[in-house]
Amino acid sequence: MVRYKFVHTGDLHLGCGLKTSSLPEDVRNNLRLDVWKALDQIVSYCKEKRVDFLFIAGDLFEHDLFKMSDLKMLAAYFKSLDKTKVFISPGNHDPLGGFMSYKAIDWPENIHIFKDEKITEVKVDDWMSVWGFGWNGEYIRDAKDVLGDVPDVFRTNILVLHGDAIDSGSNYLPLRDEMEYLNSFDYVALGHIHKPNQLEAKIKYCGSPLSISFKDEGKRGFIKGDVTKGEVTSEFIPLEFRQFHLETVEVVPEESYLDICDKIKKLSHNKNQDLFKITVNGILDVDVDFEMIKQGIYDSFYYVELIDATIKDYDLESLYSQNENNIIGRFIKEMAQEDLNDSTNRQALYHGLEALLQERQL
Ligand SMILES: [Mn+2]
Repeated sequence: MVRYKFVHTGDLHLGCGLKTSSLPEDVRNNLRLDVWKALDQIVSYCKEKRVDFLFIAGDLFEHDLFKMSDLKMLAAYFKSLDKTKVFISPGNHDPLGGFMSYKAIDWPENIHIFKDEKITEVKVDDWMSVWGFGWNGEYIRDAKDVLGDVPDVFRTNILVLHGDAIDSGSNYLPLRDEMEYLNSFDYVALGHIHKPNQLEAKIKYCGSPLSISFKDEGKRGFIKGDVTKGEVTSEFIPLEFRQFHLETVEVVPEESYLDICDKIKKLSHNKNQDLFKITVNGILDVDVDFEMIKQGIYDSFYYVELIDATIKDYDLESLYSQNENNIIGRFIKEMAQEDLNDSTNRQALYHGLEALLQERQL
């Protein structure tokens, strides 16, 4: 029995500018290189496993930032796949009508780029077909404009498509109300949503192959699959790239500058590559300088952002004596009737004080 292997990827956004990123330039440069490394790893996987088909579900590159040299590099990578046929369905970031487009060069013979206005079929042998469609512009508001023929049930059909199957009101090819059509295929290789997502066993978003911001939580990678006549199985394969971590740390007033630095440093792992955003909560000793904590932990991370969500540990007695006759004093007096060794009560007191003291400064 003939059995084909495939890889489903998409949303690489090669050449991405990371324009909205607040990360420093050197970090952004490394992330841009990582995207090419991800392509390299996917291509290597296809060679090593002798994958028959590489399906790319759009947003392979950024048309407005991609250069001719980048496009040729991409073609070279695909050409090196002598055992693999590559099917590309362009998306909204790499549209056929884009500034830099697939049309700008001649592609090697093993590459098929879907260029028709509707979803079209390519018969790869006497029982299997690959279907796809290429975006031309920035938006597609009606799926009816692109849905093509219903596939022949006696064939094994795979659809490669860039669109939004989550939000039915999306401007990016809304597919949510087209599940019946999608279900007429044996596998649907979707792109556009960056988080890997399985809508149904045979309708999947591969997600972007790596994380490039703190919004990209969770594992990233690609999907590998097997096709036999009438049956497609698939599974997610994670790739190892630098991870983005969102963490929180709780501090108490008894902790010194060094205690707190040590606590934060313990979160560090993959010191040479991972990125951390750490929120510090709790009550901070009034004489600990948060800026110094930032300096103290800096060298223990590849990249770290420390967010100060602490409140200061006030000297209640002196604060009371200074404010006996105003709202601050009355607030302290009232809160003192609660058990202040209880951390919830103490937090409530400090939050209230912080608000009142801030108001006074205004
Ligand atoms: Mn997209």
